[in-house]
Formats: sequence, structure tokens, C-alpha cells
Amino acid sequence: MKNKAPVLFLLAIFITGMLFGAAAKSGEEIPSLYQAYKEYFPIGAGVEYWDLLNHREFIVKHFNSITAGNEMKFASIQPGEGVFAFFRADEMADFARKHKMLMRGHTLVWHQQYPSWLFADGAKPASKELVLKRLADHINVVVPRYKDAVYCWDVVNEAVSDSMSEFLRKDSPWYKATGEDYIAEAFRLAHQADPDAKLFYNDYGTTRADKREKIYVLLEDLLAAGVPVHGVGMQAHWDIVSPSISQLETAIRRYASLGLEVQITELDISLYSGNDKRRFITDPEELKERLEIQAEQYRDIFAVFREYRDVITGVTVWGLCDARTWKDNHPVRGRKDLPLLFDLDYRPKEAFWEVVDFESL
Ligand code: HAH
Repeated sequence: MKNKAPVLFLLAIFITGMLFGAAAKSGEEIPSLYQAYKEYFPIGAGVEYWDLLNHREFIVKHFNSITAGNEMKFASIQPGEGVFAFFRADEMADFARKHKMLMRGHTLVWHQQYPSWLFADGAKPASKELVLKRLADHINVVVPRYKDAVYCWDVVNEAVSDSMSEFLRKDSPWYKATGEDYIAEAFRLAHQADPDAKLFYNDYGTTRADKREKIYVLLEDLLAAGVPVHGVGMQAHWDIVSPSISQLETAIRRYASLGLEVQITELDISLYSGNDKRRFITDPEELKERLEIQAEQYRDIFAVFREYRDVITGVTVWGLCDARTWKDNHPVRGRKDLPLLFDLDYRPKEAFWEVVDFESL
């Protein structure tokens, strides 16, 4: 069968253009997203190198924080042992410095996008000592390099398992090599490398009761052991039906009860609920309805973020606009999603207006 993805993509552009073209406003009439939130918390975006080459002005207008979408991950930065490829990450950090934006570092330890040499010792798996030595070498090079640009790091990403019968992900190469020790070690090393950096544990599924409690226990144990952890990153890859407002509030309160900061680190709201594996919706009525529900969901969750401004120290959306988003390939490969605040042409969606129109303090 022929691949229909390009046709569906064009149809998506056409339909959303029809729906929102009429509401388009000129540049000056569009408020800056981050300025609308200046009394609350910084507003960030997950940015790709490509975005930086092509959409600098848009980024500067709407965001006062950035996170590198991929460019600071282990495989990007240290593709070969002792071989560092800094240029993309360096340009991003320079951009943040130049425009006096905050920058979040993402991410030092993750079970994906790592280089294959990291866990190998010739033909054998690398020993625990060797893996922890390589972790130390990596952190001691990367963290000091971006010390004056990056104010907080996602030190460990997604260590907790999704399975009800497992605590930490045992199939992670980090776990296989070191057991659970890599987590505390990474935080200690990052703290030594930059004592001023705020150090975060970052994960998805943070509002789901079972995973929330595991993350809580992990953080409680780390804090009890004196490990320098300062915050929880709630990735917030959500959708138009979940989480509920009460699940969201419960999670924020639960993490805050440990005395930790909370940041929303990778926000997007899919048009599809987690188990909806259909192709792109082509019925204009249905699409319109879903975009309306999405706008309401954005409105309601930002109202919660504002309410918890004492605890929430940053909100980052995972991408600039619907033209390019990781959700186009996740969880359904090639299915166009429209999960962000700006449309395919970088124009505000209804969701954007719901987020910026509120009674301020
Ligand atoms: C996030 N994982 C990662 O933190 C980020 O680095 C990446 O660019 C995109 C999403 C979310 C995730 C996943 O990778 C696999 C399954 C569920 C969620």
C-alpha cells in the first residue's frame, strides 16, 4: 500500500488553515507568551537546532527559557569515548546568553539516545566501575562547560518503570550496569560540577497515581540519603482527556510536600488519548471539536500552574508550533498531531488565547 502520510499532512494544513485563517491577527496584536507570565514563572520551549536557524525571532518573542530538544543528550554530545561534538549545544547556549534567556539542560542520564560505546568494554559489557567512571567524565566535561548558561539540569530522565510490578526500569542499560546506584551518583557528580545548578529528576506519567507514588518514594529516598536533588520535572506529554485537574493538583502537591520545586518540562496536549491509535482525523467537524477541547484543557491546566506559582518554577512547551513536533511520530508513526499553542504557520491557536487571557494578579 502507498504511504498516505504526506496527503494527510497536506489535508491537515488545509483544514486547520480553513478553521483558523479567519481569526489571524497581525504580529503586533499578538501578545508575547512569556510576558503574559512574567509575574508567575518563566515560559520555555524545547528547541531544535533547526528552529534556531530558522525561527529565532519567534523564539525571542514568546519564550524566556529554552531547552535543547536533543542537542545535549549523551549520544549527541559524546558520540565516541572522549570525542565531544559540542557545536550545536554551544550555539544554543550562545543564543540563550545573547538574549538573556534561561536554559534548562536536558539530559545527563537517560536509557535512550546514549552512544553504544558507553556500556561496552571491547566485546564484553562494561563493568559498574567503568560505567560510573564514564558518567563522571561526561558530567565533569559537560556541566562546567555550560555553567554560565544552564541554570538547571534534568540529571536523570525516566528512571522509574511504567510496570506496576517494577520500581525502577530494570531493562535500562544504566540499571543493568550499576543497579540503582547510577541515580544518586549522577546527582552527586552534577552538584560537584556546578554547585549553583538546580538539579531535577524528570519523567513522564507523573500524574498517574501508581507512577507518581514510585517517583515520590525514589525522591524521598534520595533526599533522606542527602543526595542533592532540588526539583521534579513533570514532562507533561498529556492529551485532551487526561490528566484531570484533580490528578494534576494531587501530583503537584505530593511532590511539593517533599520540599522540592516542580517544573513542567515538556508540555504538549495531543489530540489523541493514549490508547487512540487511529490515523489523523480528517472530518473537519471532529477536528474543530478536538481543538476546542484542547484549548479548554490548556486553559484549565495553566490556571492550575498559576495557582501553584509558589512551587512551580518554570513551564516549558515541547516544541514551537504544530509544524514540527515529536508527537507526529509518537505513539503512532507518521500520524500528524497538533499538540502545541501555535499552528502550522506559527500563528496562535485558540489554545494560545485561552492561556494568555486571564485575570492577572
Ligand atoms: C521525552 N520522552 C524525552 O524526555 C525527550 O527527551 C524526547 O525528546 C521526547 C520525549 C517521552 C516518552 C518517551 O520517550 C517514550 C515513551 C513515552 C514518553
